[in-house]
Amino acid sequence: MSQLSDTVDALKRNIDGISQLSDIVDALKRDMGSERNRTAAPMKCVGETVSSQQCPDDWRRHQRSCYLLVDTPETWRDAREDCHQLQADLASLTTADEQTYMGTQVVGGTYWFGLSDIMAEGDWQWVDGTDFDSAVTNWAQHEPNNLKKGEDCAQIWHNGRWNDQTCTNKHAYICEKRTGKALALLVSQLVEA
Ligand SMILES: [Ca+2]
Ligand SMILES: [Ca+2]
Repeated sequence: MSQLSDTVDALKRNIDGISQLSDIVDALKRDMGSERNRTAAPMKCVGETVSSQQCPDDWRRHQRSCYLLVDTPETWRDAREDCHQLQADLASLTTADEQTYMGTQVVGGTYWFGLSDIMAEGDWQWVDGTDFDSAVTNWAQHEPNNLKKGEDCAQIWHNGRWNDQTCTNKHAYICEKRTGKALALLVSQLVEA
């Protein structure tokens, strides 16, 4: 009989323990919920900033970039400097999607963009630092051919294909702002931190 009583006592203690455990789990759930709300709030705010980011007047938006097609002819270096003045750089057309889009925008003109092998012949470099070997390219047939005294700057033809051209020749050019991309990168770094 005393053994049975002991067993009942032990069972009661277990039930008390389970009930306490259940309280702890509930408290943890509440804590996690408030923690999630705390971290989600600023993320939502940043997300809205990205999506509401508008391109300046005259700039064209595609994905996370704003592009300005400038029809005043400049050398490649002066064109790049002019883009810098606009808090932008010559466009880095590093994805197939971006190249297809730009092909539809440059109809009727030839434009410098942000690719050159000025530093070393054949070592093409994107101005935004994208690794050239892993990026998609869209050279026209038989280009780049580094003709005559050398062609070290890239331009996009009206058909969307690329040609290397003498950098000191003057051409229209494309500037690109990547505010959304920079912001997205910042957000991903904040999330990882
Ligand atoms: Ca070259
Ligand atoms: Ca060429």
